Amino acid sequence: MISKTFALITGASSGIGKECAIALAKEGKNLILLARRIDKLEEIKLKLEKENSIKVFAYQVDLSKINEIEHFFKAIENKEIDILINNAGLALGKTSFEDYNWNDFNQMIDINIKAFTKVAQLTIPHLKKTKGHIINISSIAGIEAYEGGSVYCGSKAFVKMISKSLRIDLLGTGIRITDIAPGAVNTEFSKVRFKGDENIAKSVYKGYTPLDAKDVAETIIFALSRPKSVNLEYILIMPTNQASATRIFKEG
Ligand code: 8X3
Repeated sequence: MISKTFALITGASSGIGKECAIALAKEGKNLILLARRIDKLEEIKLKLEKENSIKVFAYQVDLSKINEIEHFFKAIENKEIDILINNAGLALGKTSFEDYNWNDFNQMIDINIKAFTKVAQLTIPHLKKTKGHIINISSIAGIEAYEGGSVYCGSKAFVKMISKSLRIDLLGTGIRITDIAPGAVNTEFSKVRFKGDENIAKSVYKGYTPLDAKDVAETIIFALSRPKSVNLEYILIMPTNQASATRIFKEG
């Protein structure tokens, strides 16, 4: 029998979000996928529905617009959601605080903080009914500041602290909350951070094997598949050759 409940994934068009969609689809989970790039979401939907006995809904939502998030939640109010992968987030730029472009700061705050918070808040009524599970994607940058990281690091520390705070506020509801903090993952992350500069983006992952988005998705599946009475609260996952945000062993 096809399951009635859905996993809601933000930033599902690529990287960790997309790999979570693929991994959950294999587990027979219905999906609600959110991203701005609807063409990519439609491709993922077609493929996953073809390969698995599941239902996938794809929604184009610009998370920097709170009214679009609210509108989306009205549209799905009758769906049963038992998993939220609160994944959408980005780094833009890596320069000294005083020289930072204000629009870059703003976009990071809009997505990593405001949209993240709104999505979590509006999903909680669903999760209370289903005794569901929130997976928040933070970062090693949430526990270690680095040069040029300022607002990005701050936004990920925010995710870490909100995750802990939600554990306390939601105690007794049966809702589980897991904060997944990846180190270097080879996704579009660096291409976005460095505004499309492929050379700089590639150099971030050169000389060692970074994490693949699949590594993170598998870890998320592990957290989700623990017994309902077990909550993995915080998982820091890094490549073997990474020991801290800035200490990476690179060959050559
Ligand atoms: C991504 C990892 O170290 O580039 O959040 O900030 S890092």
